[in-house]
Amino acid sequence: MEQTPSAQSRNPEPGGQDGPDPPGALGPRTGADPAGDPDAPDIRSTAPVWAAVGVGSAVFGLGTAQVVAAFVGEWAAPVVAVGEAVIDRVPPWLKDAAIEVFGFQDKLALVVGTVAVLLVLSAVIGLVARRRPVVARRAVYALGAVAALAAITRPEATLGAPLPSLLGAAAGALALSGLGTLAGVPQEPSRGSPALPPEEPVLTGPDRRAILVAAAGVAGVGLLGTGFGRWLNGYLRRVDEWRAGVRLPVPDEAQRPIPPTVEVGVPGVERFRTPNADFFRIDASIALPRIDPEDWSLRVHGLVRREVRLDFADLLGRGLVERDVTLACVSNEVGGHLIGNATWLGARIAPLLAEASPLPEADMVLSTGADGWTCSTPLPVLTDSRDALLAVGMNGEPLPLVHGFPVRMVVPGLYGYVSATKWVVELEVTRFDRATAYWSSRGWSERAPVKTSARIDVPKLDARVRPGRVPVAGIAWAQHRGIRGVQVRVDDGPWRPATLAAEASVDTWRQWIYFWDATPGTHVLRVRAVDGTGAVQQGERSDPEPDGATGWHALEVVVE
Ligand SMILES: Nc1nc2c(c(=O)[nH]1)N[C@H]1C(S)=C(S)[C@@H](COP(=O)(O)O)O[C@H]1N2
Ligand SMILES: [Mo]
Repeated sequence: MEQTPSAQSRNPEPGGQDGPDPPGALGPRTGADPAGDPDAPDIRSTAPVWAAVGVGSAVFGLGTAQVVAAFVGEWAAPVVAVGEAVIDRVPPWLKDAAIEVFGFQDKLALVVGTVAVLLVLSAVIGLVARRRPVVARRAVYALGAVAALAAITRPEATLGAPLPSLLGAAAGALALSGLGTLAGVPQEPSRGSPALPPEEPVLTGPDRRAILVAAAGVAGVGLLGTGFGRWLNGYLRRVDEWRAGVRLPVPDEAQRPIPPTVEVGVPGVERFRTPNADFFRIDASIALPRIDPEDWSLRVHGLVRREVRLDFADLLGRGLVERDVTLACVSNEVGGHLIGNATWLGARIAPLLAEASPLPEADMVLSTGADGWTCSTPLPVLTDSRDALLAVGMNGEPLPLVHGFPVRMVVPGLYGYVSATKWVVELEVTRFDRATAYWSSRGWSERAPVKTSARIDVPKLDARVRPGRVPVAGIAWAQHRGIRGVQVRVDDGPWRPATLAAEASVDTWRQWIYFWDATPGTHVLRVRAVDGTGAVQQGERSDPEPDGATGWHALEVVVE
């Protein structure tokens, strides 16, 4: 291995101990530590230096990997691949605990945690590198191999999947041996001498500083590489431009005009339409699929008489409809906010399935997103008269990336995890007894119609309420069955009917309001809904798992 001139001047021939060492030599020898003199040889305080060598090399390797990942796909970057592999494998209780602790930052926490573990391991590898450079490099390659394995087992995996991790590991190992050489550690065991230096090399104060500066420099290049790689990924996959380039066609059937009376006009009640920027987001991806509409296609296959394939232009040409549909996540707690309503523009799924002509034994459609996520939807729900859509538009714009650009499913009446596949690329007509979707294999029900629910939005928790006439208002939903009534109960009093806002459709939530004659003291307000079939919302409390939370939303208010 070639050495840098500076290392050469500092380092006597590896293994050779003939002749007096030049001043400040870094060669292996027994170090004395005359305390107090910062420039004197010192072996005890070198551990942080070597830890820095390990961390710097790792950051360099990660930066290299990120640049390579820009070409392969961001999902193949080691931290992303490992993070997503962890997401797919964590037991549900741990995932729930993580969401409990980190909330919506759970993925950020996972990335930070993965990087932190890697850096700790790298620091240890740095310590190993002071006496066993070959072992240290092997450890770097082992970490790279683990990440490469995670990448090749991702659903997105292509032939290039392991490249970012492997090239990143190679870069990390190179940095490690370069810094080791600078510190005077022979990087290859030389013939005829012991394979390893008998003692760790002695570093004087200036040597330590030089190595720290070099390690920091290498880390800095790694950080620049990470930033550049992420920028390059965005540059090569310009979702913003692709979105801006989509011309949404005028719908064949526009959404019926929504009257202003769908809102009760009380500030603090969630608006009838959720702006895209405020719409909740749920998925298991760290790096979102970036699909050029030009490259998008959908394959309909499985238990069908004719396979159907269509591209984005075909989809836009199918005669789109526009529908308001309220989407809810099964993980939404009683009173929670994992629910939103938007105007979706899309092609009906039913006629598409009719073209494919499902075989009689089929009872389910397994849809797959470009992130590899799968979802099972009962076939009848996709073929009945409701407007199950392949949506391309959300509130008048092309779908935002986080909500499934360029195409997602929207199916009124079912929780998102069994209906709302984002970045959808495949519909396989199959049977429930033949295939199991992502969340169904993790303890959630195969079938999950949305449960009739209601939420109190005002008064807010902890709001000061004055005695007198107080508006109590909120939303209620029972998608595709519709809301027939909402009732409010104060303390242990009778259930009293709330006034419903106008109904936009049975597929959307519905606002309600009740005027309460508040008296001083502490009171509990409760709400429950009655759906379009006349069924009253279940009062017994249950957790979201396995098929949606039940229970009446209640709120304690202090009137004074
Ligand atoms: N491809 C893909 N689609 C997905 C998911 C996912 O993880 N990947 N999550 C689902 C879940 S659990 C829900 S609740 C909805 C949420 O849609 P939103 O993020 O647009 O609100 O998307 C569904 N579609
Ligand atoms: Mo969900």
